[in-house]
Amino acid sequence: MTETVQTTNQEVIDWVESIVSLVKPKNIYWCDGSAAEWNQLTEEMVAAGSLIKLNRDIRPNSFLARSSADDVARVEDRTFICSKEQIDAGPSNNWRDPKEMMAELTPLFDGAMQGRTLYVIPFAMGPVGGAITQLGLQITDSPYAVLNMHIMARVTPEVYREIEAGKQWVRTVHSVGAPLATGEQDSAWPCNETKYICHFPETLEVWSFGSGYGGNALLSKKCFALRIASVLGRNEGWLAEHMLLIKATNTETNKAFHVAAAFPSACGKTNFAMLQPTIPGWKIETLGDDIAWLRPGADGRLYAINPEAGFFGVAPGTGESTNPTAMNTLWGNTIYTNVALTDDGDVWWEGKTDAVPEHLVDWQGNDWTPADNRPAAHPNSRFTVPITQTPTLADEWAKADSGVPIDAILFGGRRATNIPLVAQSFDWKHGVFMGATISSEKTAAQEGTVGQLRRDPFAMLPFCGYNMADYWGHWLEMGELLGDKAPKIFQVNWFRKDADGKFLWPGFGDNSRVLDWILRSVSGEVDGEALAIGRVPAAGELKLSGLELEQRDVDALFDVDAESWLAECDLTEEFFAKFGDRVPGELNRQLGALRDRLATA
Ligand code: GTP
Ligand code: SPV
Ligand code: MN
Repeated sequence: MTETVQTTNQEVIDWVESIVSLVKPKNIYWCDGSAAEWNQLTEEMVAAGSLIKLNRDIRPNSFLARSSADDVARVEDRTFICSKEQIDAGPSNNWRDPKEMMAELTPLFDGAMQGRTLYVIPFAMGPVGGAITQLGLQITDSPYAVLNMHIMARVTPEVYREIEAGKQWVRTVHSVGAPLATGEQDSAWPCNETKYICHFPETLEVWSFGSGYGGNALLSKKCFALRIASVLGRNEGWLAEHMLLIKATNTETNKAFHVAAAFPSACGKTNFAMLQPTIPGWKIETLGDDIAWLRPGADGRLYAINPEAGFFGVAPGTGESTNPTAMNTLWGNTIYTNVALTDDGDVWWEGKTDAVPEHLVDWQGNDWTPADNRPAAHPNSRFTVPITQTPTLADEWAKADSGVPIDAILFGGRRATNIPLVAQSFDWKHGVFMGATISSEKTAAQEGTVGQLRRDPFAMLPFCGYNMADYWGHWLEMGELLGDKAPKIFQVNWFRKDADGKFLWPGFGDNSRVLDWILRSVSGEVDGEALAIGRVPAAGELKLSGLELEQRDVDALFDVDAESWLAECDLTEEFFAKFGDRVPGELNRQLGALRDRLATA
């Protein structure tokens, strides 16, 4: 970390200067991503009381941050796509005219970093020099954001060498929006009631104000790698997706498959990315848990990389019994945000252990006992940890330059009813229809009412940087391009419930049973049975031995009730209608064909 300018590139220098003159910081630091920088920042933050150092014998080099209670998740209603034309943002995004938005933002950013240090973070999404890699700079006044970026992206001055050589880069600016007067005492989690998360896809810029939390502040993640990158992908012929990425090797044949899966926020991507099979025959290795960039390769197949370098994972529900791999990943070098603190300086959250500690300090810093009857950790509390600590990391991670070839794509969501455990699409177009019609119950990862059912096409509702209907069209075009080399598409649902509200499917490691069927279907080893909504496992194809599952539960998991599906088709028609004539004709044809199949089922 230095005060000296780190590049000869005039565009970078001019950009940093222009931001400096607007936000008026006290100091300017050019970050290098080094361990020394990490140590300096963590020490400063611990001294300032904005990070708590955990017990080094239990969690070495690990820290706890507690956010302000009004800054605990992404803010979708304050997220804007600022394209010149409103139609290019589409009806599922908040849109603002770029000039008008800048006019609104400028007074907010004016002097926003007074009394604070401005950090310039050079980062690469993907390995530096890689064929699919993209570059960015983030300016921020949050040392917490700098530390998290160290983990989540490849922070290195080599990025400047790439920019100097002429590579494209994305400009991202972040302020917590809490200038400090001379002598004013800082709060542990500075932020502003007013929040703006703004994207300018036509000029490759992000401006984020008022929040220090997650995707609002780590601009490499949702802002760049999904919203801006989805626009780059449309323009350049690739896909930026809210998908985990795994390698699955058949231990008998040694044949390796690669699977990408899109589930909405807090719907099990991290869990599936670290799947520990409960059935023999498969070795599952991790490549990514949140974002995948997919590109057609020279051989005509679809290749994917995970552009990130770490996990920003949901803590609650992650435990020895549900995700032992994640627990092993978290041995050290981790930043925890909004989890509870134990009396011996470790962390705890609901679901971490079956036994609940008798005393904790909760995520807001208050004493807590089980009798308090409120969660000790915030439901959207998270861990930030380097992907390289994952015991199940696939070798391809290190050489994931041109990516891994994708065999299957999964779409999932949280659905108590209707959606079967697994169904294969009849073809790519039907698969795009499945992706476009995903609904899911809201989780704590978004602000709003948990449990409320909403449409979340491709798990990209809050992350698509352009008109969602055009995005569907882009997916259809990618299918045309890939032809018979296209991955097979499946829909999954781990969350179906019985009449008493109990999950019908054990989930977690047992999802390997579903993956087994999926990959045997990809290999042509099983045929499945065609229902109106897609191809499901035929009797005996899904490996269920060892599960205490009654036949009526299995039937319930695959029950397709024509009446409720037809009602869902009516909702799909209404949903598509919001996008007017931008909806690809093929999706309306798919809807018609589904109705026909349901009517004759
Ligand atoms: P983002 O990081 O927000 O994009 O989410 P994610 O999809 O990576 O979510 P994650 O894997 O962290 O899952 C969050 C929640 O889903 C936790 O509460 C888990 O317990 C729960 N979960 C994950 N897999 C399963 C499953 O197979 N069955 C059930 N019932 N719950 C699951
Ligand atoms: C999500 O909400 O999908 C996340 C967490 O992955 S955040 O980075 O905060 O968006
Ligand atoms: Mn996510």
